[in-house]
Amino acid sequence: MNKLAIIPLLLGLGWPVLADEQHHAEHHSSTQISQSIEFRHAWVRAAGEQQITAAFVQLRSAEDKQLVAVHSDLAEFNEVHTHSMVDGMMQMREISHIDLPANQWVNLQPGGLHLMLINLQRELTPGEEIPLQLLFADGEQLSLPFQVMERTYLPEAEHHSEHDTEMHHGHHGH
Ligand SMILES: [Cu+2]
Repeated sequence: MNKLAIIPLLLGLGWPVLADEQHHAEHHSSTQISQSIEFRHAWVRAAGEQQITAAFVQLRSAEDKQLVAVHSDLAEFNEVHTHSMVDGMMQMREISHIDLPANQWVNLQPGGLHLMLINLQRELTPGEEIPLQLLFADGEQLSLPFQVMERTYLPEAEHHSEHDTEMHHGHHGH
């Protein structure tokens, strides 16, 4: 009977510690995945024929760390990217690392930091889950499960807007 429980681990289908907690990660609680790293809301945008997509996650480390690379068997190139404004246009570019200051949530999200998967070997369908390996500067390597979401999906956190107040501050009266 116990053999059945062991099979998923042998197949590499899940991070052992995660097995029971995985579904919580899709909501607002987080999952401790190693001694220092906690994550929540790991998702990747669905991809069909375009063969390119981006993955997002929120990470918190108990100590200063740097995320330096992402790996997956699903894509030929896996890159760490950010967005920045160049001549009034939003552009994305590859960066060498993402800083994770101790005890701070760092959000990879649309329009900001993200993981880029280029030349996908197959389609990614909403509802499935794919593993991505994250590499840190200190040599730590973690496999995280990323939920494939619809192409139109945006996380709730995107909705807050500070633009209105920002603009008003810019006006210095009459
Ligand atoms: Cu990108």
